[in-house]
Amino acid sequence: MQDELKRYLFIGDFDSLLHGLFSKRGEVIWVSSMEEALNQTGHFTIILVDKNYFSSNVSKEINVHYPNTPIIVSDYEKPAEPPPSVRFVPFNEILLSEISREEKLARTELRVEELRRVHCDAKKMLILLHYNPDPDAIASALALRALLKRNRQTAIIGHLGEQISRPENVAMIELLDIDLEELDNSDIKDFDSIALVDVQPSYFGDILPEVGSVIDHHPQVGPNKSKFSEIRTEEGATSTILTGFLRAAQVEISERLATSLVYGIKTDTVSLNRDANPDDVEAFTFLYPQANLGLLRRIERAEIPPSELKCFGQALADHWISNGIIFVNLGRVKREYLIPKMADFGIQVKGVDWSVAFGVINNSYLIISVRNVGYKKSAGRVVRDLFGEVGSAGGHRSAAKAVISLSKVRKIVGKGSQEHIKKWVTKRFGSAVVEEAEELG
Ligand SMILES: [Mn+2]
Repeated sequence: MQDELKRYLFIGDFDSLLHGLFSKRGEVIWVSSMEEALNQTGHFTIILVDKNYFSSNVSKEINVHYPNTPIIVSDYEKPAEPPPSVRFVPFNEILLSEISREEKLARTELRVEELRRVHCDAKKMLILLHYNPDPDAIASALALRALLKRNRQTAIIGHLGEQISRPENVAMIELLDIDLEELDNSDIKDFDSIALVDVQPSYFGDILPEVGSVIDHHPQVGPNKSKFSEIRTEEGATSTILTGFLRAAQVEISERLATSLVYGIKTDTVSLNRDANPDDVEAFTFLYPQANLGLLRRIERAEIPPSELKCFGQALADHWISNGIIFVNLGRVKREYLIPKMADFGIQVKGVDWSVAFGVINNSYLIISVRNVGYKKSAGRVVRDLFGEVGSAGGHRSAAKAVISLSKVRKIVGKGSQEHIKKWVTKRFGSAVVEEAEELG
């Protein structure tokens, strides 16, 4: 649908700033008498009347001459019985909110320029994601590439982890034809500039050289000496930050990119429920009409391979509930995504406040995935308190994860047997929940 040309009729004295704002949206005709106003031809989108020119007679005359046209009167005290289709608006307020909106866009545009300068000289740059790239990370990388006006050859999107296994993520990559490269530490030297999205330099220890830019929504952890850094913890997704950048810089957003970003925001905020703020909702609303909803449904419906169903069945057989916590032990698992999937499933059990699923990957790491009902103590904080000292641990308010090396686990619990791990995890969480109950007291 093509936008109809907008035409505005201004009658009387108005701030030239207001005139400027409207002329960005369409044609403005500005007259200084009612006679001139009634001499115009054609339709108007809105007629704006200065308060000194307004009376109920004037509104009748305008109505006759320009039927079905809304009238806005500036700063006029609203009469007891306002005529239909006339609105009385304090213009200084409109101006203020417009100005702050424009100011925000202008500031963001300047940030985009800074970001572009950081990477402009690179022949081949790397957009690096965390070890288990999720839709938010992948979509953010695509958005950054579009923002920097680069392509598959000049900006490689990569990660240093294992092959992607979570079915939704595999489907996203396949259906949206996303080129995500599995890299080794030794490949990093081949790039002349590095950008991180949805992750921060300290996550990688000391394997990275100087980082050009960081865009993320996780709390800042460790030092960050990158040239450009945009860390906004109030946002539910990194995709939201990048959508803001794309909009401010007026970069055209393709259907593929819009679909990715919508999916990124959706998964990181669990459909705008978890840790979402008005920016996430606004970005989502802006992108949604441009996304391919059919593809989105296919991505979200991605099936679990039948071979992995068995693993779920065995895991569920090994569950126990105590103090409102459901525990599921998955034992040794081939694919890490099965653990968070199981935690998601567990929190749906009636009467449960917390869901804890854990398993051992590659015979080398214990992964613990935690969910809570959302109004309890922050899952991220609980997991950090419990496991921050022995492994990497953290997350959001209602979802969190800990990764602990098996050798460390053996040191703590004496042995690495399933029974020992089960006892240890149960005891740790049990005490955390008791403390929580005391706090809420
Ligand atoms: Mn994210």
